Amino acid sequence: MSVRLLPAVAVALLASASVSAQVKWDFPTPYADREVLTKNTVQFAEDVRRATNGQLIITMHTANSLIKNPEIKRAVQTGQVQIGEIFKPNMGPEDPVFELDAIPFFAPGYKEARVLLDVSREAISQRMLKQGLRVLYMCPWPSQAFYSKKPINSLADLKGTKMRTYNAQTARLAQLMGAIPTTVQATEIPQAFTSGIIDTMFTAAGTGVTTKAWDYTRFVYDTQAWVPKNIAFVNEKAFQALSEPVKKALLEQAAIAEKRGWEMSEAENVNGPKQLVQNGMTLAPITPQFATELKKIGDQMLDDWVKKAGPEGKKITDAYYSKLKGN
Ligand code: PCA
Repeated sequence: MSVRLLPAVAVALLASASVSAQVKWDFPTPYADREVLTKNTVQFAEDVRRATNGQLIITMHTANSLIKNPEIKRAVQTGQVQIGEIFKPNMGPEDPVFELDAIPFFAPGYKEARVLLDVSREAISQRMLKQGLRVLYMCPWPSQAFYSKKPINSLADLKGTKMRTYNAQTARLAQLMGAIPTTVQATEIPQAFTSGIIDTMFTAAGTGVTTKAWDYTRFVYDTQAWVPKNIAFVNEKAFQALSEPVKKALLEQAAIAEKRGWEMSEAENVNGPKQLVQNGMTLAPITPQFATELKKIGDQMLDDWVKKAGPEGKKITDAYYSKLKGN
């Protein structure tokens, strides 16, 4: 072999090493491309590719396209896919620590949601790790608004109506409100309304825009009652199999994604309602009576939560109240 060829051989060897080092992951999310939290995650995937010089390629599968919402967590746990994102309170039946942010009026706005995340992050991360999952980031949905075909002044107006729900906690909420819970995924909201399966729903203004809520509802009520979070996580074994620099880059980009996701969500919390109004919907605060009734239900859900969550749950709520006072 001539001396002049050596550099070429070396280059070829290096190239094959970097090809074999390239890792490809699939990332399912239940939510449509237009949702702010999906946009944030798509950006995260791009940022990871750039930050790792293409050594980690994350392919997004949005809107329940690869794996359906209820199966995403399991798919990541079993290694069917390596990484995923879900609505965190969906895991409430496994452990109450996951659903505290979805209790009406417990942590009603962004400031409170932030404090709640600070005091519960450790407990959430530990539980996920015990299940072989590493938490990457947690970002809030905008405030959960209430949508209806007819004006709603109090719970009496909801008696016997069908309310869209998407997990155990929203089903419980519907029951306490005297409505009939009906499970509908976010991507199926328009069909469910137009075919009469549901009459009302709670969801962010942004999700109302994504699903063109003006086509099938007329009234949207700004509840300012809760801003629940999504959680993005990776299979711990898949994470540990990465090289050290790639691990580091992934975690750095996850921290950036969390910060950006909160900012995007707050912006959407202002924009979403405007777009609903521009498209002809009537936007109003919930009536004082509806607010009082919903608050009472929130209190009851919190009582139930405290009983279920035991001493460790109490530690979280105590830390939350004291940090909130200090802020
Ligand atoms: N949009 C999603 C989750 C919460 C939200 O605001 C949904 O309605 O399913």
